[in-house]
Parts: sequence; structure tokens; C-alpha cells
Amino acid sequence: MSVPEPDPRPAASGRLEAAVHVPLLDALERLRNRLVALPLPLRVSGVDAVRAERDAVIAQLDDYLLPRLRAHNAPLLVVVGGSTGAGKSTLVNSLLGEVVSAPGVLRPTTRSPVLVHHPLDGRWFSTDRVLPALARTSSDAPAAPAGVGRELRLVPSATLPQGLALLDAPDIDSVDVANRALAGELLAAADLWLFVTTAARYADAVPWELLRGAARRRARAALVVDRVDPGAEAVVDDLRRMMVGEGLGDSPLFVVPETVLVDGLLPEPAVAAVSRWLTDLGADAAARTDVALATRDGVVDDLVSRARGLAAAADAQREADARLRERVHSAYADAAAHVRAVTSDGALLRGEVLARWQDFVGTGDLFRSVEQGVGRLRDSLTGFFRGRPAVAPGVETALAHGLQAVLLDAADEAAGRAHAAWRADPAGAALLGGLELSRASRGLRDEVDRQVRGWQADVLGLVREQGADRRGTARYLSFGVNALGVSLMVLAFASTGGLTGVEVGIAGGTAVVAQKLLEAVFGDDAVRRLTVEARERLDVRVASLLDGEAARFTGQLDALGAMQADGAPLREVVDDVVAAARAERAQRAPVRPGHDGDTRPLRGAGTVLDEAAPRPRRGFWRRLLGRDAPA
Ligand SMILES: Nc1nc2c(ncn2[C@@H]2O[C@H](COP(=O)(O)OP(=O)(O)OP(=O)(O)O)[C@@H](O)[C@H]2O)c(=O)[nH]1
Ligand SMILES: [Mg+2]
Repeated sequence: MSVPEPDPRPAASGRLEAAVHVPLLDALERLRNRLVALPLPLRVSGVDAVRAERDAVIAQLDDYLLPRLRAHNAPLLVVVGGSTGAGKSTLVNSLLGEVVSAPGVLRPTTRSPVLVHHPLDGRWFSTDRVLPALARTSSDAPAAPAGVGRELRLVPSATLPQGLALLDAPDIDSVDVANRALAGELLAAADLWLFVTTAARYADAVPWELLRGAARRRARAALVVDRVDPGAEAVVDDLRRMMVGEGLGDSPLFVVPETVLVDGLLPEPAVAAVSRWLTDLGADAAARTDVALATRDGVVDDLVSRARGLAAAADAQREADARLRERVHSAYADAAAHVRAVTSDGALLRGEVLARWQDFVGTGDLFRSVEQGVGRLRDSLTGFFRGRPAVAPGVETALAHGLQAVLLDAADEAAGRAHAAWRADPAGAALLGGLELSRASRGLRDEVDRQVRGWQADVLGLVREQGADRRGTARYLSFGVNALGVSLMVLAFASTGGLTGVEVGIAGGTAVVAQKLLEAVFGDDAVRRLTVEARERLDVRVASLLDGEAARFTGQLDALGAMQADGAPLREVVDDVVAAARAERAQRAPVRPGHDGDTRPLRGAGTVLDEAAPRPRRGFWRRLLGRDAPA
């Protein structure tokens, strides 16, 4: 794909901006379309996880990445997340100095996320630009503790610097599944995580699973450990060790001591460090952009590898489809081969058929004539048939019954095998429910009947056609089309690969008489050709019967369309994303230090920002941005 020149939109006022990068946006939009259309219909093992992963990747694109790429200079979204009751809502309220999100003793308290933004930033969040799946409410009153989920409450607050928004999320380890899922979505939409835990719960498994995920994709995060009793430094040290061990050694860690709440709020000094840090961030557009870009890059890289995994899952769907089809194909191909064998090696010419054939042609004289040569046979045949009924209904019926039984057995056997193979395969087993596929279809007996009669009519037709120019000959007339037709049927059941049973030494006298009879009328060459033709007509009808039976299985796959699943086009788009992301990173303006924007302090941050001169960044902030880090 040719990558169009990016739209650089030079950064205004000399500061770094996350300019809209058209090729990257375009590639990610195409990635989204591909993912939405990705067929994952078969229940191959692990497909639930794959489907959830596809949804999560799409959500990450919709909730976070595409909105960020479509609009540069959007406020930085800081999502406050963590365990239930860790004090997230209390922290947000305390930072703002007012109760915007109802804290509570009933767990989980926060169900509807609360997004606090500067009044001038409201428009960034009132549209469905970010988190489009959440309905907006904007009541000024704190939400009822057990408010309805799936909505985002917007609260303007001039306490917050412009360019920075705080989102109080539901708990990540909720007993409430919907709450937990929503918390995950919100964290995925964050530019920055403010992760709240407590001295009692900092080692819990669920939060660490999320934090590890954040570290893996280099999402920016800061941790707050709440309710730390005096003298509990060991807890803080242990947490710091865990952070280093899990790849979050560069993330700031804030310690909030255990204190008595005043009007539900933490006292100012307790939140001063967090507050200062956020205020700094709000005041520094370049730093905000830095954080936003770092998280965005991590998400792009993460999506690239996840999309590759989904491409592999699409291939696995197609492979499963092919595997299931192959099982059906092999069961029915074996059935067809079995029918072909049984209907050509003379096996059908025993028992009832033989008895009826002998009723018809008799024994003794005719067989002796065969041994004595064709000339004698012709004479005896002519004599033999003269005065006999021109029909041979017994043989025809016995042949029909024999053929029907063979076909029904073969169809049952194939259905049983295909069914068993599918049942042993999770992707196949899921398709069998409610369908009666373990045996031949109910209507098959009638259909077999129809086809067998059809074939017998075909054979009579062949004889009639062949006899057309000999219609006048005495022999044709004396034997009659039925006797010749039945003889051709008999011969067809003792012939394979263009050779008659007589030539390959099977089927004994039954077929020999039939063959001699036909040769006496039509000649050797014509009989050979007629036999091949009769066999082919039979094979075609058998194939169509068995195809119809197999289609009961393959039709299930056709309906799902996993055959079209293909990871290749998705991988192509992923490659485009990689190329566009590389181009976008290469043309970024160098990071320029400096402050601008809203410099009003958050509550508790006053003492520091009241200084006239720009204050050097805190050590943890440098670490957060990865600057001044030891090589
Ligand atoms: N003493 C004291 N109580 C606190 C502190 N932080 C929170 N609390 C109380 O702990 C309880 C839970 O606090 P919330 O702020 O609702 O916790 P949350 O993390 O928002 O909880 P969910 O919304 O359920 O996830 C409330 O009763 C708070 O008043 C603190 O630092 N000190
Ligand atoms: Mg809460």
C-alpha cells in the first residue's frame, strides 16, 4: 500500500502536539472494519476468549485510540481505578474539595462512572467521541450510590486544570460482572491510570493482573496506596518492590496516610502530593502530550500484536472448516467406493438376484451352450426365449432391492462416521445440536427408490436406443427390450473399470449368460460400451445421492461462512498500521520542556504553584516521562 504524506499540522505555540496523522488513522479505521467483519463462527477450542478479545480490541479502538487520533489536543483522561472500597471516589472528591462522586460503605459503591472536567473542556466529553457506548448524564448532584450502570456522569469543575479530566471508575474486582467489565473498558480508554489500592489490599491478584497488562503495553500509570497507618513503611517498601518487579518501577507511587475524613474528604495535606502532580500535569501541555503519546504508542503496539493473534484465529477457523469438511468428504467418499465395489464385483448377483436370474434363464442347457461356444449359444438362446414372457420382473425387482439395501447401508455408515468425527471435534460438536445427522436422512429410502428405478429406466433406454437400428432383427424382437435390459443390469453389476466381470473372472455364470445374450444381439463392442455407459449412469446417481446426504453436514458449515475466514487481509491491514505508526513516530516534533495552559492549582497543591518561577519537575515526574533516566 502506498502511504500518503502525513498531515503534519505543525504544533501551535511551540509546544508538542499529538497532530492528527491521517495514514495512521486511516489504517486503524480499516483495521477496525476488518475486525468487525472477521468471521469467528466455529466453536474451535478457545473461541470464546478469541471473540472476547476481538470485542475488546474493537472497544479499545472505539473508546480510546480512534478518538485520540481524530482529535489532537484533547484533554488528558486520567482514570482512577482500583479495588472496591479502596477509596477512589473519596480521593477524587478530596482532590476537588467537593463531593462529586458518592462514596459509600455498600460495595460496590460507584456503578456509574463520574467524569470530572474543566468547564471549558466539557465539549470534549459530551459527544460520543470517547466511550461512545456510554450514555451521558450531567446531573450536578452526586449519583445515587447504586445508580444505573452504562452511563457516564459528566461533572464540570473549575478546580481541575483545563486539559486534564479525572474519571472515577467502578471497582475492577467487583462481585458485579458488569461493573468489572465497565471498569476494564474505562481503564482501556485512559491516557493515564491513577491506580488506587490500600495497605490491606495492595497485593491482591486482580489489580496486579491489570497493572501487569498496563506495564506490558507501556501505558502510563501512577499508584496511590491509601489508608497507610503510621509505621507501615514496610507495606510501602513491599509495594515498591512489586512495582519494580512487574515493570512499573518508573511509575510514581503516592502514599496517603490513614486519617479521619472531614465531611467525607481527606484533609488537604494527605492528598497534596497527588494533587501537585496532577496540577503539574495540567499545567504542562507538552508533558500531557508526552503522556498521551506514550500510552497511545503502547496501545498501538499492543493492538498490532493482538490483531495478529486474531488473524491467526481467523486462519484457525478456516482450517477447522476445512477439517470438518474433510471428515465428511472422506466418510462419503468411502461410502461411494464401497457402493462401487459391491456393485461391481458381482456380490449383488448372489442370493435373491441369482435365484430370480436362474428362474428366468434356467440352468442346464443354456450354460452348456455357453461352454460350447457363441454360435451354439445364439441358437439355444433364440430357442430359449421364444415363447417366454418378454419381461423379467423377478430379476429387476431383486436387483433393485439389493441395490437399495447397499445404498441405504452405505449412507447410514457414512452418516455415522461423519457424525462421530464431528462429535469428537469441538467445532463440529457444536453444530450437531438438534439435528439428526447420525443416520441417513429420513427421506432417503424414497429417494433411493426413485434413483434405482431411474437407473433401471436409464438402462432400458440404452438398450432401446442401441436396438433402434436393429429393431427389425429377429433376435432383438424375440428377446425383447426387458430381457436385454435386465441382462445389461446384471452385466453392469459385474464390471469394473471398463472390464466386464467375465473378463476379470468374477460373478461366474450369472454374468456370462447375460453377456453372451447381449453380445448375440448387439455384438461385443457395443456390449462393452453399453456396460460402461450403464455403470457410469449408476455412479452418477449414487454420487448425487451421497452428495445430498453429505450436504446435510457441509450445509451447516456453508451457513456459517468460516470457509471465508482468512487472516491474510487482516495481517495486511496490520502491516499498514505498523508502517503508518512508524512514519507517525518518525515525524514527531522533539519534546520541548516548558509550561503553559491552566496553572491554577488543585486543592492542596497551592503552596508549590504559588511560586512565581516555573518549578522544576519532581523526580517521580521525570521518571514517569522516562527522561533523565539513567542509561
Ligand atoms: N478513614 C478513611 N476512610 C476512607 C478513606 N478512603 C475511603 N474511606 C472510606 O472507605 C469507604 C469506601 O470509600 P470509597 O471512596 O467509596 O471507595 P471506592 O474505591 O470509590 O469504592 P467503589 O466505588 O465501591 O469501588 C467509604 O466509606 C469512605 O468514606 C481514607 O483514606 N480514610
Ligand atoms: Mg467509588
